[in-house]
Amino acid sequence: MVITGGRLNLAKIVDTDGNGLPDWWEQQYFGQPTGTSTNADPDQDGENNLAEFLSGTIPTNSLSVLKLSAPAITRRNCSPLTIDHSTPVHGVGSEDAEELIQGATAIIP
Ligand SMILES: [Ca+2]
Ligand SMILES: [Ca+2]
Repeated sequence: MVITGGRLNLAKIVDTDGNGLPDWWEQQYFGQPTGTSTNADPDQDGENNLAEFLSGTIPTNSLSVLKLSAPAITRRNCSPLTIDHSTPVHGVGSEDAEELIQGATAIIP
């Protein structure tokens, strides 16, 4: 759900074809509001369109991809999980994922 200026923005949640990708997102990146394959990976960055939408990355730019990494954990090395987001966060997916991870590891209050 997306709320803008205290109002529910229904345009952000309309998904006419029910594929999990909102019409505005399909229109913005593929020039049509419906018919985008959720499993396709047009920029070949290893993330399909649904993953790109959920992470807030650009599905047509291979440099825009959400990467999660964690160093090897040993008894003497318990470094926290780090997030490398190659593009500015936009949309709801990445913010939610980062918040979840940050909250789960208590890195950032
Ligand atoms: Ca859709
Ligand atoms: Ca991408």
